[in-house]
Amino acid sequence: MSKENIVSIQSQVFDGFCGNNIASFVLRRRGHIPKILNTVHYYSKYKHIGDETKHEELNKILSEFIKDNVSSLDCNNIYFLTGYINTKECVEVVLKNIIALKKEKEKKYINLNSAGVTGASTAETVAKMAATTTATTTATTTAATKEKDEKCQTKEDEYLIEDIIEVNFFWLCDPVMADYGKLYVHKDVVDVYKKYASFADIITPNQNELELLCDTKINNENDTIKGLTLLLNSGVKLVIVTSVQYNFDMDHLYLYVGFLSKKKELTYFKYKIYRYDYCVSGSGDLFSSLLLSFIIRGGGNILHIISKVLNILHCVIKNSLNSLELHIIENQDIIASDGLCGTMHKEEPVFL
Ligand code: PXL
Repeated sequence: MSKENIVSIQSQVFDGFCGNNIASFVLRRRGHIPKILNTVHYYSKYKHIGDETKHEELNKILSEFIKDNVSSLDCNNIYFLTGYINTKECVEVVLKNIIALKKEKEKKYINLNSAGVTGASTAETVAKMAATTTATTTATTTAATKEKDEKCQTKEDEYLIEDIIEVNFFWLCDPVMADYGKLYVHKDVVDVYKKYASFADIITPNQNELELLCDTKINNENDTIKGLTLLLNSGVKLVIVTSVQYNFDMDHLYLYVGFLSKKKELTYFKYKIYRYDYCVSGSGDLFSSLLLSFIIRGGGNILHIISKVLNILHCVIKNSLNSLELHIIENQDIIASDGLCGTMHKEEPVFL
């Protein structure tokens, strides 16, 4: 079996915690050996003073990595995690390289299977690929009725991540662009994400980023679900909107997840989270790196995975209140844990 290759493409700061300073620590502390590609080198997340990696350099490194891996038998165990990328040219280069490898991988999948390597028939393989490649355009929502009575009680073998994405090879795209209403990348980056986001397997925008990606304002749950549906219908397999705040409920944040279930129904759940009065960026970076780790290492029910990631995140934020940085190192044991700590966050179906 090919070894695990996690490629984390994010910012690096001299002082403090965001981007790769979070992802590299979190992933290593949880036992992974990530490959770290820094898109910028700034003084801190508050002072973007420093330098940006040139798109030509990003291209050289990524295309070399792709060249090395495209020759492997199945391109398995490759995971891309993308976060803060500041310029249009850099986002384009990064996304195009990932998409190129994805396409190679898909070709190999078909070739290997049609040659009988895995025993599956070509027809089965192509059908499976087709089923996982494009989301249906029907916005049939279910989570709903059947699970009404079993609210918060999904079984471990339900909604398996392996039924939603290809767990041996995926791209987790955190379209880092804005938070607290402030854009912190060049504004033309938005259009690049709009153009290529549909190739992501998992996308984790916050409320502002979902608004930018979908050209919409989010004022209520209906708006959020419309945004999720748009991304799912474009081809993204799993959409997680990491934090949504509504004017009518300032005490809570909501996380929404949407995916195409095994039964090929668009399915939505939400998590209600107590909101601390804490406006420090970096929590999205902690969320995405933990999510990647839980998917690779544990797999299983995506709703349980999200719940564990949220538990860890909530504990770390709680232990970092009154500080301008998340206390990543101080909370390393929580970060390395199984996520069964603190307040358990449980999913609720979204009724449409
Ligand atoms: O947490 C997102 C992020 C990542 N990288 C840099 C940032 C931010 C948010 O402010 O400034 C450099």
